[in-house]
Amino acid sequence: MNQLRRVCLMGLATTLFSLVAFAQSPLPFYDGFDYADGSMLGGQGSWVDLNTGDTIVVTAGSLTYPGLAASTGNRVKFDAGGKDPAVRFDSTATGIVYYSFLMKVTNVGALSATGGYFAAFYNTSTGTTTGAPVWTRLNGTSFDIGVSLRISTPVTWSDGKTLDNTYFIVGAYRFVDGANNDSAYLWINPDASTFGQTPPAATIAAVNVAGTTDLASVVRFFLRQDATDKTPFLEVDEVRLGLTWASVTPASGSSHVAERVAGAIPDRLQLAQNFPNPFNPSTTIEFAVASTQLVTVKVHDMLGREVATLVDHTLNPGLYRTKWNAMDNPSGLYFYTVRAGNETLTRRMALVK
Ligand SMILES: [Ca+2]
Ligand SMILES: [Ca+2]
Repeated sequence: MNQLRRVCLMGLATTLFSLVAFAQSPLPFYDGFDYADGSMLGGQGSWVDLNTGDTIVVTAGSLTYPGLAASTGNRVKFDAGGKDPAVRFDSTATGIVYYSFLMKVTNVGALSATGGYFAAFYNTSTGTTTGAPVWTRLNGTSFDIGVSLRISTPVTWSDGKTLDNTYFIVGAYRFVDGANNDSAYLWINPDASTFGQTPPAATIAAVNVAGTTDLASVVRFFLRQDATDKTPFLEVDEVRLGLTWASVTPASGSSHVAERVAGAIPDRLQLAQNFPNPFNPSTTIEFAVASTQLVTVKVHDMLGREVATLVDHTLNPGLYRTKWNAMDNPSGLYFYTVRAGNETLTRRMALVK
């Protein structure tokens, strides 16, 4: 075990008792569902099941969307009437909080014309007051997508969506000073030119109404399999949570964003030994950043030629993870280097095919 992982595990052990129900994921959060085909989502990564019934199941293959960062792992599939898994993250009570994901409705099933919601924020670590829920409802033989501020406030709809089509959904809950005045936004297939940049105008928006309180905070994101008349047969993938538009819409190619993982923030740049090592064809590299700055992680071969850029993004202090898939590279020794400001750290790894 390398030093970086050992430090993180020691930190984990000291706080284990407070983490029994919900491990807290730092923002930005990303999950490409890199879990075994057929496994239950609850218990994987940071996902915790909230109730009983049919599980949400991991299914082979990813949903993808043009212009968005390449998908990883698999996807999840749900068909109504089962468990709702949730992820807990850094509590947020001001500004705007985003989620994004890819969705595909494969069959409207018994979905009704009033429909129901299938994903939203929750207000506290145990509370079930929802924020910015995403809805679907039957529309002829197809469906509509909607958003509301809370489940008890009016839904705004975007009509006429297509079965078996992958939609890129970005949602947001916006805290506004004052009572009963927060707002929710939903973008459906936002223009790829905005990915990793700043948000365009939302596709639909919803506001609060008199007599319904705003959320005091946003702490969890959940996927919901409601009754068959409320949830269609649905696939979801590439879930992202963050405080900026850029963090939930990473562009393909241009911006290599690392996955942030839980762990103590270090006082200097750190680079762990990759694992597994030797490897074939992919390996994981963990590094830790002490201050907010542009960070790159690059791979060079024995001759010093750059063969891959894994990370090229401004990162906040924290522990990060990236993967290198060397499917197209020959066996040999490679060097990986993390650079942040004037500091660089390099380690060696072996690809053995
Ligand atoms: Ca995926
Ligand atoms: Ca408010």
